[in-house]
Amino acid sequence: MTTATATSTDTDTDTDTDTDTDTNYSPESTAAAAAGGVNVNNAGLAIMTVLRSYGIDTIFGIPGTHNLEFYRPLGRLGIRPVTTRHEQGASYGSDGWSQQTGLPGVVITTSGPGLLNALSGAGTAYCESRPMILLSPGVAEGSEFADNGALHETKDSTGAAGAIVEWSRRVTSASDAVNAVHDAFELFRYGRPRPVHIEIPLNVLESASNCPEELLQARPERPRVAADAAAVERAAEVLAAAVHPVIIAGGGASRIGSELTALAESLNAPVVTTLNGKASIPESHPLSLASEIRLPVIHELINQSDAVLIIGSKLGEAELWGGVIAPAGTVIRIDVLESQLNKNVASDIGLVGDSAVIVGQLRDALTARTITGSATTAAELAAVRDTAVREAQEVSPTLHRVATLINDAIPENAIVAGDSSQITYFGMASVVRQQASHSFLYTPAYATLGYGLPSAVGAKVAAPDRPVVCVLGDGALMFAVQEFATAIEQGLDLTIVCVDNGGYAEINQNERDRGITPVGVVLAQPNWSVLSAAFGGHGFSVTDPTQLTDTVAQAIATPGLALVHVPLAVFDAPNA
Ligand SMILES: Cc1ncc(C[n+]2csc(CCOP(=O)(O)OP(=O)(O)O)c2C)c(N)n1
Ligand SMILES: [Mg+2]
Repeated sequence: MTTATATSTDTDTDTDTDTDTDTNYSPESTAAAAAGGVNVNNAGLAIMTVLRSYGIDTIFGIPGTHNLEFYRPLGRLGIRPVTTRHEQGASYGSDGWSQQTGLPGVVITTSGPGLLNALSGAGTAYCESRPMILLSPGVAEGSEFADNGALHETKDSTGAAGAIVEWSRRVTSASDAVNAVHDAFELFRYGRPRPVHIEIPLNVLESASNCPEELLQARPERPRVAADAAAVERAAEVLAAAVHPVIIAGGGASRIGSELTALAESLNAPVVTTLNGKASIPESHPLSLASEIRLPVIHELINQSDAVLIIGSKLGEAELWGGVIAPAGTVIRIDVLESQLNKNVASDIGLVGDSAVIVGQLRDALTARTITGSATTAAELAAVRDTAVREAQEVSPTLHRVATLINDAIPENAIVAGDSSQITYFGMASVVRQQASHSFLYTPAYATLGYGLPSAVGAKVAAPDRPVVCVLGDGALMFAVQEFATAIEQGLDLTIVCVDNGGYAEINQNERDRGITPVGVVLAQPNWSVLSAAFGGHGFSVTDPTQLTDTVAQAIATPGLALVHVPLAVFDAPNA
């Protein structure tokens, strides 16, 4: 056996390169050996330095032969690497982290397959308007489309990512890469947050940086864009005179804060949110109609109101569950992009700019006016709430009940993660009430399976003091079950509630609705609580409905990873 010596000229302590290159021949080890003697003051260091200056202290990813120059400086820069067990989990984990911090999720993959594995998370971030930076190495300059069997060679990885994200840039130097990071933050701060991909050719990543020091500093923030003052005045006039104004808050309203509550109070206007805008005003507030934009009673309320203020939402079909929003009254829309002002619902008055700034403008404009209109009473809103509960229950009485019993054990300040499982969208989405936005981790439009567990991991890394509970189906959990290992390794206190209906119940139903005898949807199940224990967590199983709330509470109180297995059949039994 030969022992390889450290090839690094760096002063870092990362010299554990005791590899057996003779007997462990692999394409990866040959490529690693060939990469000896790199300049450590390289593009990898420059990129990580500028990210650190923007506040990034955690990255999600998997190290690989080609991306190690991103990893080399992490310790020195004080950036925590979270190694997920699949790059899909890195991209979803970074989203969970991003939602808690307000910073973009940063994902580091190796070239080719690692990058492609992360693209489901990039697609999610695009569809749900969330900021994310994907960093990957790419083939060395001059080797584009060489098709010569190089390690991880992918026909066109920049193009592949570019088909999914806002922009994908293959850079030509360290300073070009650093400028791409600045451009990404420009987009996240002043535009519609969406993912970007920066590909650094291997030779650029590993050669001396040409980046001047001053370029490595985060750019200071500029004032955010305000809306046209005359349009704000017109909007204020309509809102002040409205008898039944309603506010719809989407993901673009989720960081406005207490000014949104103050606006609603000044207008006596109820606020209903999308799931991405959930808890944009505290859901205990008397004017909150929670995140029930999917229900007919809410569509009716909106359509009958005489003024609707829509903030930062495209109001897509996935959010509305087939409902149609066609208000009889005046529609005012706030969006950072003009192109969104008539998306799905036409607007009469468009306010383009930063939603927090514009809500402030509206508040100022309303202070100068007498608000004459609103006649909405607390009793009317209570009646709407009662109908909403009934409608939500009718969608799936069993899942509504199961979710209610689970929710009874969840503390009010918890972050709740979900997945594209019935227990999430027929259950938790309706029963969970929260006081702060970004506390319900979900992908209402992209509806990607495998999101819940890694996003919960990312959220817990970012917010270790808040309870994090992930409630999802058996199918969804199996898409990401390997992230139990990440949770254990990161020492996270995480609760998983797996509602097991024996497979893909939604698709089973879809098949039956089409007259197809269920095929490919009834699935073998592991022993879930034993599986959790095998990873080093705790496992609980519910055998009777009366145990559910207490068992979830016990799992939440258990330090470390704790899973509660809920076989749904328990609730179907006679007298259950
Ligand atoms: C990545 C991905 N693959 C496939 C689907 C299609 N799909 C939607 S729901 C579903 C079943 C999910 O199973 P589970 O999480 O157990 O929820 P259930 O429907 O059983 O409540 C499937 C396969 C999807 N949404 N996402
Ligand atoms: Mg299932």
